Amino acid sequence: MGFETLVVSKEGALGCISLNRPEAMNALNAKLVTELIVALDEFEKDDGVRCVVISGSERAFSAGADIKEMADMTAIQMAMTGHFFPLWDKVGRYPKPVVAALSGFVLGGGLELAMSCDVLIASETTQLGQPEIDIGVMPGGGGTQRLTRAVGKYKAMEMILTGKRIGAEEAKALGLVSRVVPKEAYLSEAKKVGNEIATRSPVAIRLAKMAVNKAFEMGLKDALDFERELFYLLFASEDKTEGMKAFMAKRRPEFKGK
Ligand code: CO8
Repeated sequence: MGFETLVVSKEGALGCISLNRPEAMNALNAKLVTELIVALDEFEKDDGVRCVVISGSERAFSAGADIKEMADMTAIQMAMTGHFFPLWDKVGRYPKPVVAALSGFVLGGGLELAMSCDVLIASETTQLGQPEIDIGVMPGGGGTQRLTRAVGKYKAMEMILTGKRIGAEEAKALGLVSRVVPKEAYLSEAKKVGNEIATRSPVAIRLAKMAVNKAFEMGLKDALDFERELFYLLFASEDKTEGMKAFMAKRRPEFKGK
């Protein structure tokens, strides 16, 4: 289907989604959020897509929720509009791996969207922040929780209470992005990582992603039990048989996601 605020394409096993509101620094308005959910849904159902890459432009991944759209909204309208919550649920619980290709501004809801992804590749120009405090609100899309889990209480407090942005290298040192690359290479590098993931067993990838995410939801003992159950489960997959046979035969495995 055609999208107004996104450019969506399939490149081999990659589902590529590029946010496309250049006039507003890819601010997340109702239209974009709704379209993003539809695009993610389509890639979720498509067995040919093994990994999704979400990018913005070189100038901005996204400058956050659309302030012009929110400016006159009341608390009740904000709560009832409700398009944001399905987005955070969709990305936060997405079964396939998602790589975020970051460049330029990654702010507010834009950072919250990025933090809901799995691998974050950042161009050296990337600036990340939760500036909601500057417009009299606070993060509402998971920022207070995901940023705190990623960088710890004190840096998260500094960023959220002052609204100050940090650069890509600092974000990498804090563990907030996976890797920093030159600005010409951020999208190709994100796709390269996406393709590396896409050649692995989709079953193992899916369960490994579930297990890592449980680190944020469960205590250690339960999470280790959960990990072990998923590990046993993978021994029932054809991909496990193929992967181990291919290793012994010194050839590349061909994973089918079964
Ligand atoms: N919303 C709407 N329009 C925006 C936004 C935005 N978030 N960011 C930029 N724009 C627009 C500007 O208004 C401008 O439009 P115009 O040309 O019509 O005036 C255009 O994009 C270009 O922006 P600037 O001229 O400001 O460009 P600069 O390079 O000078 O500055 C910045 C770029 C630093 C990104 C600056 O635009 C800025 O500070 N933007 C706002 C960032 C911000 O505060 N983000 C947080 C928004 S609140 C939020 O995300 C809460 C999420 C909660 C979700 C959960 C809900 C339940």
